[in-house]
Amino acid sequence: MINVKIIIAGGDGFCGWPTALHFSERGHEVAIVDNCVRREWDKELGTQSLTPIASMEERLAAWKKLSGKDIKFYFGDLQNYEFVEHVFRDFQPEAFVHFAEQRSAPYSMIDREHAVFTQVNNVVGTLNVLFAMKENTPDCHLIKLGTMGEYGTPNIDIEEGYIRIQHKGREDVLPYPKQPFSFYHLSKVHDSHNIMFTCRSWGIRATDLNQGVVYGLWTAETKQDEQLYNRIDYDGVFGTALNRFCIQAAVGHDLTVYGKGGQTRAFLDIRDTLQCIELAALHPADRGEFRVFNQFTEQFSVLELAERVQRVAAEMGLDAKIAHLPNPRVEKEEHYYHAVHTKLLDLGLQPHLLSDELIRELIETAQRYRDRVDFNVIRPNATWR
Ligand code: NAD
Ligand code: USQ
Repeated sequence: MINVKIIIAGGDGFCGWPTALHFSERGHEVAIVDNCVRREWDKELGTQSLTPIASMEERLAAWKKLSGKDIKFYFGDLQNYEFVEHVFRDFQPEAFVHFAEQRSAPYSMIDREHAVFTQVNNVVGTLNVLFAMKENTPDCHLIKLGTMGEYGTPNIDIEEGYIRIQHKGREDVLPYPKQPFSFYHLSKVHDSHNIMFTCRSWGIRATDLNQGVVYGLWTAETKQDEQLYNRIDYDGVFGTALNRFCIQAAVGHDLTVYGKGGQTRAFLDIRDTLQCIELAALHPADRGEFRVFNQFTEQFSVLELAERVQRVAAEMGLDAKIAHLPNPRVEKEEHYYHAVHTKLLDLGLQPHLLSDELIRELIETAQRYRDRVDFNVIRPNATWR
């Protein structure tokens, strides 16, 4: 197997930490870049991960002890260009996986300040990465986490990045139209445009991964030692649909379906996030290519997921009730949704489809840590209106 010198930016986060361990386990040379700001947002919101998480220093020491492998850690903010340039010069990466953004739609909708912060953090961070890459490692492959929410919910099939359009007797393949859901999702659209422009102008090689909602928690590496545990969010700002429902079922909170629950989204297991990133890294985009993959394995409506969790919970003797809360977001609650996702399958992705077993395991994990769950932070607190 080819070994890649790879940076995982956002490697202290929910997707980044297990991805860093996965690459390290498989013999790649890994460095993490993170300013650990996600831990500060927990404090700001008065919440915490359901699972206890060790500090980055403890995490890396535990990994070294268990595997004998070193992961380098660069502590710093991608908004600081001197820092970003130092990282590229020092590590000389062949691939740069970019998870390091503010990723909560509700957080970006709290008020003007949070909207501005989200877009500055995300857009400036990505621009700095692009400039540092051009100046120091022009052959490096940028693997950028985008989101399926860039596309919104159009009344036609969602293609993988591009769509063939016929117009007044002429034809072209153009970027698929974007109708994002929030200021956060908009920041990803802005990133996509900036990256696409630098591929065209500077010959950057990039893969934009339009990822769906990630569910699950455990991966082969993170379950090995308590110091390696991954974070999992359940609060109304950072918690995401399926994970939230499992934790709610475990602690006796109603399952918080917003509105009718017909909102349909693309989903994937966190273990498939790891697989997809690895497939992208092992099959880099060409110089100047802006490659787009839709990174998900199945699509579900929110109500379908709540009903599934309710059924599995019932089998475990738990009576989970579904509450239809007034929807804090502005979004269609009944709509057509069909998104193409063949490119990662073509590269060899072997999906872990949603199983009752995974739901059961998440509920059991939440039962184990129920004392860490604060009911006051479960309800959504940011409105789109
Ligand atoms: P997360 O918040 O758990 O992790 C993000 C990490 O990035 C955090 O550790 C944070 O400290 C770091 N970070 C943020 N801004 C930074 C900056 N300016 N400089 C340095 N570090 C910074 O998020 P996650 O759930 O792991 O998501 C990772 C990426 O995947 C995000 O870009 C997100 O948009 C995308 N994504 C996530 C999901 C999901 O369901 N979790 C779905 C689709 C796409
Ligand atoms: N929802 C509920 N109840 C809840 C939580 C969410 O009904 O308790 C609904 C929302 O209204 C929305 C859908 O579930 O219609 C998804 O919401 P979410 O909070 O699970 O996910 P979202 O805000 O879309 O954001 C998450 C990640 C983000 C990523 C995105 C992928 O936080 O980083 O980009 O999933 S996607 O949805 O494809 O845009």
